[in-house]
Parts: sequence; structure tokens; C-alpha cells
Amino acid sequence: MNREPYNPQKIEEKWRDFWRERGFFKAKIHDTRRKFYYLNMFPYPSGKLHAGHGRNYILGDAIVRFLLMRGWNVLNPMGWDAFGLPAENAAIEQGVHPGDWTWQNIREFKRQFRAWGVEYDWDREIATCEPDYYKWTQWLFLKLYEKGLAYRAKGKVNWCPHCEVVLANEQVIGGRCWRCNSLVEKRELEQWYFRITAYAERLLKDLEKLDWPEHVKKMQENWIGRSEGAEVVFRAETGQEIRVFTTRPDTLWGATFLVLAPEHPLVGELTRPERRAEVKAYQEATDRLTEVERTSTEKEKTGVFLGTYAINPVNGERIPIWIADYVLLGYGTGAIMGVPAHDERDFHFALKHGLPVVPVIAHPAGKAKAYLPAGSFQRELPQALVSAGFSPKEENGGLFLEFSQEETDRVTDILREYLFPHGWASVVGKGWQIVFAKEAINIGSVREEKRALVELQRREPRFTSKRTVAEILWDIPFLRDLLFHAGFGTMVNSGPLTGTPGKEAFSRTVEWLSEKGLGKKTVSYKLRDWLISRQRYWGAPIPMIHCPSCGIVPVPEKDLPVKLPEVKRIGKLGLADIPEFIPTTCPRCGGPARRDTDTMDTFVDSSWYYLRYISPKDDARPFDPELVNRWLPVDLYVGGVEHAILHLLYSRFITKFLHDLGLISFDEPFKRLFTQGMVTYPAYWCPTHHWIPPKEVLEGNRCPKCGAELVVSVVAMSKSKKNVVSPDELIAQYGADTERLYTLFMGPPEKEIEWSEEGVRGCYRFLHRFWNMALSIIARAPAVAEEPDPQKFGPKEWEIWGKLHATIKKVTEEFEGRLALNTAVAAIMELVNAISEYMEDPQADARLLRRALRDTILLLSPFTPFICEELWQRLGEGKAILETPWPSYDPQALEGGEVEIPVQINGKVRARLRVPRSLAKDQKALEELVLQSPVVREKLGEMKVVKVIAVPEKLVSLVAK
Ligand code: ANZ
Ligand code: ZN
Repeated sequence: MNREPYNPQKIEEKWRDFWRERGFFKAKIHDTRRKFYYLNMFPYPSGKLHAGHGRNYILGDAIVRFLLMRGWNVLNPMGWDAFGLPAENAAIEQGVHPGDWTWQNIREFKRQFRAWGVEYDWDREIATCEPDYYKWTQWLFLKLYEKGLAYRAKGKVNWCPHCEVVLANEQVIGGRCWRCNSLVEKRELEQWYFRITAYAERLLKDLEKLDWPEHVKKMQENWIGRSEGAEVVFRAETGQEIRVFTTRPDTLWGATFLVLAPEHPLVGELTRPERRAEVKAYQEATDRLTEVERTSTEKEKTGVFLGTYAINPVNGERIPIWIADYVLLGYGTGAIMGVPAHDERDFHFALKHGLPVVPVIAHPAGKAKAYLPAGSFQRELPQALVSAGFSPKEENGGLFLEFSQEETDRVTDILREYLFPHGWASVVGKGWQIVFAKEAINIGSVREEKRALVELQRREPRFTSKRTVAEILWDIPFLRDLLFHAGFGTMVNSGPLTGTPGKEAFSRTVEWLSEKGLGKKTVSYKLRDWLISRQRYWGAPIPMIHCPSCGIVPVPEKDLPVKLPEVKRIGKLGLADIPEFIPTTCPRCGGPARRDTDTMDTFVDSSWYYLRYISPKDDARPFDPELVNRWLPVDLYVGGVEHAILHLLYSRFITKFLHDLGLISFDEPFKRLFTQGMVTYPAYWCPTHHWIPPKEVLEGNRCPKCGAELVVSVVAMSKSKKNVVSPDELIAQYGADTERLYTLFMGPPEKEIEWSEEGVRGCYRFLHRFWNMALSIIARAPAVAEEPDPQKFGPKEWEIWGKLHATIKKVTEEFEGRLALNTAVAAIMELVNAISEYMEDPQADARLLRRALRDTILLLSPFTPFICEELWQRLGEGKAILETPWPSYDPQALEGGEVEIPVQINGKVRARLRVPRSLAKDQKALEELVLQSPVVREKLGEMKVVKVIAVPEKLVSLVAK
């Protein structure tokens, strides 16, 4: 037979505009049928799309096609996160207007979507750089300002010397600029902030309402970083109040020093004149570090003593005041109490700087240890300990003992009895005791620590170089594991609270502190206010005016938008570089005033765009509240996990804010979130010629320019590493359907996957087979319009029938459930193989073949819409696929796959057959299948079957002679 070969390029071009022209993707926004708001995160239009991007858009397109066939009223819009730095940098470098650059890229993206067969409701297209959009971004700013949630403050900001731009904390990754990877510096500037911290508690609590991946929720939770603790007031000897935040108020009696953030406002006043120079140098050094560097656990704990002291309010002890970079100004109160016995950073700080350690929490394991150096004790001691029921060990003349904390006093008494006057012992676990013959000193305060140290130094000259008891004990390896711990345990050395068990330690201490007026319970969040000022051109101008007599005055709503000035050339300082933009008149007094020259962070633009899609052309308001309340929250939001924190947090914040204004009825924007994984591909690095495109690499991984051996790494596809696969080339070679199919088949969509050329070819071959199979079925069963009749099915027919229904069920469930579309594709491929095999039989049921083909085309159509629409037409089905209902499965025909049927011959199980359930339910069919089974025939050998008992779905029993 001379069949027409599969020619994807020809077929695809034919259908490219079909769906759009027929309006299938236009939302019926006023229709009250059950709605589905599907949303892909809108892209930043830069450069070209690569095959990795397909993971997001193709997945979305498949889901939407499925939903349309299922009869949902789907809203599936697309737009452009169009402001931002790359456009501005391109403009500065190439002298083009950032808008032209952006729209050029948008055209390219749209061309690419069309080539992929990825469709949207283009009537709702928005671009954040258009005045009719950013007018409402400015409106949002004014509303936040009205409610006291937008404010201006001086602050140190992150400055990227390469991009010459202020970065939000979140845009600093490991101390480097998130875009260009340069080291970030600090600068002091007046900035606009949004008070997102006012929503910290709700942003945290409402996470539980969301159907989001657990790891994304966890990231948000960590970012918000809620800690319960207490604020305690210390007083400097010079009178100032120093408030500290602690999550461990139960350790207060163990505070042996205070540490302020180097930027803390009290540092100046608390520094003694002779220490000023050193303090200043340290502050400057701190400025150069990022927050991540400052808080890294590996970093050495540097710091400077201010030369002054504070009083610990609970025990009146005099403790030194330090500054150290591990204390951050923006968290808690910017000051901490140092509790070296129970906070690891404080412990290392104390060891390094010779500050005393006072344990105040018994070791939670209940263990205790004692150590006596050689020559400290009388020879009879070990025997005395043994008689008392202990098991001491002697090594090199020293004595080592482990016991439980309750025995501390008893052990101490025995040791004292046998110690020489010049000897000493240490007992640790329930606090620390330094034991001498004449007394045991419990290290329960700084004073006692000093006294014990002096006594030790008097006995051991080598201790004169030691500054603290901790330093001496830390040198004894045997004791180390009990010297430091950060757990909750019974309070010791803690005045009136001594003996409080670990479980109650926190709450009892907090109660006690508030009774005494020394402190109160508080909650701290790691979340900071959102710095939204950018000193750039290509962003939404902040609608504020600075008037010499009225101060800061908002632009009246009726004057929005504050438009970006049209300019030929863009300077590096953004709007501040454009003199014509700045002068204006004050809306309050009419006098001359200046415009604010900051533009907003692009995360502001994207924090509300999902609302604008509902009424994108409304110029009287940002969105239609009635429609928004009907269509939102978004039912399924799909995008990259790189937005797991910021974009999602900001959008949630803005939604809650608009909810509080009474403008919308919901307070979470995205009901369900799905984050697709990255696509990786080998990247090749030449030390001389840098990144080499994989195609140009010579055999043996050599550089095409110099022959050097290249370093290969499999990393996310990106233009900068030159390891992208171009959709244009894929489509020219294999067609868009192959790329789509492979993209959805290559693995679970949420997982990172390496792109494989071989995998692409496999999908191409599959579509060839499918095409050929379809054409021969169409040729064979051209006119049969009737449905197949299960009454007439034999075993083979039952098998196909069962598989068909199982596949419909499987594919439907994946689209509606966890979205493991790769497994849906695998099921369809198996089905196609089964049909092909069945087709070989010249007796095959033509009606069944046609029905199976028909449903398979529908099942495949969300994945490979072009080939399916073409075959659908050839099948003579009249309507378009998107007007046809999704196939349904018959739960009667199949309740999940196959069953195992044991076959007995003369009472013994001789075979087990896997049978489609639909078939196993039918007594006659089951009988027939068993009798024809080659396995059963072989077991029967020469015997003849005289009786058959078939129990549907259970077993078949044969009597044979
Ligand atoms: C004394 C203490 C004793 C602490 C102890 C811990 C253990 P999270 O859980 O992250 O909230 N801290 C407070 N403010 C700080 C700041 N601005 N910069 C750096 N560290 C700060 O941690 C809270 C704990 O981190 C606080 O509790 C404080 O140390 C420290 F056995 O106070 B803690
Ligand atoms: Zn004024």
C-alpha cells in the first residue's frame, strides 16, 4: 500500500492559525458556567525562547486544551513583565529605546508561541510597560501610601557596581548580584519601602489554606521566619536602656556579655573615647560584608569591646558591651545578650575573646562527668569511688568518671575528701563545679567564675595564660561533649527559677520577667519591609512629588499616569538623568516642586497583573471587582520554582491588602501552584574561548578553536552558557508536535530533566507510527459510523476495549490530578502499540478500530494538536477537536487494569493468566480466553477438556482427561 508519509511541517503550517481564528481560546468572561482560571507566570520578554522554556508554556497549553474539551469556561491569558533592567542595559549599550527592544522581543515570543501551537486569549494581552497598565501600578502605590504602608526611609542599600543599581536583599545571592554575579556593595540612600512586615503573621498563617507544593510553602515560611521569644531590657552603666531579643529567655542568668549590631544607634554613645578608632574601623569592615557572610556559621566570630558595661537585670552582674557583625541591625532589636554556654555563636565568640562562660541549663541528657588531673588526689580515691558504687577510670595518672546528674553532690563530697590541697577537680553536667579540698566552687555567676579561675591559676602555673575557666576545661577532650549544649533542660544557677524543668523554662521565665517588669514576650520575623525604589529609567515612576514647603505630596489620582518621558538616550542614573522630567508644580500649594525620580521594583508590576487580565482595557479602574470576584483566585498557577519566594509572597501581600481595602472578596491569589522543573543540557567550557555551543564541540570534547579539552557540566539551559536547544531548529527538523510530545514525555514535569536528542527522535518515530496506523485504519474503516458492539467481542477485542478505557481514565486523571503527564503519554503510547498489533489481524473489528483511533486522537490532542487535528479531519469528524467533548471511560467496562485469574486443571492451579478486568467479568469470554491460552494448552498436553467452570473475575477450573 502506498501511504502518504507523515510530513509535520506541511500539516502544522495548515493548522497554525486555525484555533485562534475560531476563537477557541477566548474566555467567555461574562458566562457564568463553571470557570477555570489557568495562569502561566508571565515572562520577562528577553531574547528568544529555548526548548527549556517550552516546559512551562507547552505544559500549560496541554492543560488548557484538556480543560476546554472537558467543557470548562477557561481563562488563559498571557502578557509581559515588560519593565526591567536587561531592556535598559540593552538600551544603554546599543542606543535603542528599551520599549523598542522589549516589543521586538515580544514579537519574537509570540511568533514562537504560534509555532509551538501554544495559544492564549490574546484579547487580554497586557504589558506592564504600557501607560494604561502602569497607571494602575501607580494607583496601587498611592493606596498603599494612603494606608501608611508605603513609606520613605534612609537605609543602607545593596549596590551592584556593575549594573549600577540598588538591589533588594532578595536580589543579592551569596553576596552577589542575582543578574550579573558581581560582588555587591553598600550605600546609604533615601528609599521607598512597602510595609509587608505588617502582614507577616497572615502571610505565614494562610499558607495552610493553599494547595501548593510543600517545599514552596516551607520556603515561604522560612523567609517569613517567625520566632517567639522575649524582649529584655538591660541598662548600661551610663544609663541607656539596651533592649535585646532572645528566643531563650530561660538562659538569661547565663548572659555574660552584650553584643550590639555594629550599626546599632547606641554604639556611638556607648563607646569609650579611647576605643573609638577601633570601633569605627570595625564598622567600616562590616559594611563591606553581606548579610550572608556575616551570619555564616563558618565565619570567625570577630568583634570589638566598646569599653563600657551593662547590668544584667536578673542578677545584677556587670557585663561588657561589644559589637560584632554576626548581630544584624534589622532583626529583633539589633542587640543580643551573649549566652556562651547555650548559644553556639556566642560560645565561639566567648572562647575567642576570653569572655566567661556560665552554664545555666543542665545537660538535657542527664549525664555528668568528673575529671581530676594526675597528682591531684590521694591514692585511695578510686577505691572510695568504687565502694560508693561508681566506676572511675584511671589513665596516665588522671581520673575520669561518668555518672548521672543527681549524684553531682555526692561525687563532689567524695572528691573533696581525697583531693590534695594543691589538687583540683572539675565536675560538669548539672552546671560546672571546680572542686578543691577546702571548697567546691559552683560556676553560677561571673564572680564565681573569676574566683575559680584565680584558684586554678594559683595551683597550675601553666593556667596563667588562660583567660577563662571555659578555656581550661575546653582543653580536656573528655569533658567537651558536656561543656556546651543548646537544648532545653532544667534551669540551674538561675536565682528564683532554679530547678524549673526544661519544658516549662520558657513560659515560666517569660511570666516571671513580665511580673517583674524586666521584659515581655514578643515575636520577631526575619521578613523585612520591601524596598521598592530603583534608580532606573525603565520602570513605573513613583507618583510622588517633593515640595520645598509641603514636603512629600502624592500625585493626585486624576493626574495618573505619571508617564515616562520619551528620550533619545538613557543615562545610567535613570530618571534622575533626565532634567525635563524633574520640575513640576506641587499639587497642594501650586509652587515649584520636583518629581520623585525613582521607579518601582518590577516585582510591584507583577504583584497584581493576574487581576488586570479580567478587564485589561478598563481605563476607569484597575479591575472590575465583580468579575474579579467571580474569576479569582486563580485555579492553577504554573511557573518556575525560582519565584517560590518573592513574586509569590509579594502577590499574596498585595492581594491581602486589596482585600482589606474591601475591593476584592478573596485574600489569596493562587489556589493551586505547580512549579515545573528546569531542563538541563551539557555546557562546554574552554579556558580560553569560554562557552562553546554543544554542536561545535569536536570529538573527544575538544574546543573547535584551540583543541583544548573542554570542561563539561550538565546545567540548566541558558543563553549565557550557550547550551540551549532552539525550538526553531527542532520544529524545522521534527515538527512542533514532536517537540511538544517530547517535552511532556521526558519526565515528571516538576523534576529537573536533561534534554535528550535521542528522546526527541523516539517521539518523532512514535508520531510516524501513529500517523501510519491512523491512515490505514481510516482506509480500512472509512464509512463505519456505528459504535462497536461489545456483545460481539472476542478476547482480543476485549483486550483493546479494556486498554482503551483504562487509558482514557489514566489520562483524564493525570490532567485533573497530579499532572504527571509523562505517565499519561506513556499510557497512550502503549495503547497505540496495542491497537497496531491488533490491526495486523485481518479479522479485526473495523468499528472497534475506528472507535479506538477516534479516542486516541482526542487523548493525544492536548499533547500534539497539529497531527491530531489533521487526522481528525481525515477521519471525517466534522467539528474541530476543541468543539468535541473529551472521551469518557466506562467504569463498568473497566475498573482499573487487569486481574489475575488462576486456572485449575483437575483441582490444581496450573497457570495464572493476566486478563483485562472487563473481559474477566464476562463468563463466556473468560472461558474462551482460557481455552485458547497457549500456556493452558501446553499444560493440558494430550488431555481433553470435559468440563469448564468459569467464575468471573475469580478463577477458571477445568476438568480434563
Ligand atoms: C540569647 C540566646 C541564648 C539565644 C541561647 C539563643 C540561644 P532565631 O531563632 O533565628 O529567631 N539574635 C537575636 N537578635 C539577633 C540579631 N539581630 N542578629 C543576630 N542574632 C540575633 O534566633 C534568635 C536568637 O538569635 C536570639 O536568641 C539571639 O540569641 C539571636 F542559648 O538570645 B538568643
Ligand atoms: Zn507644596
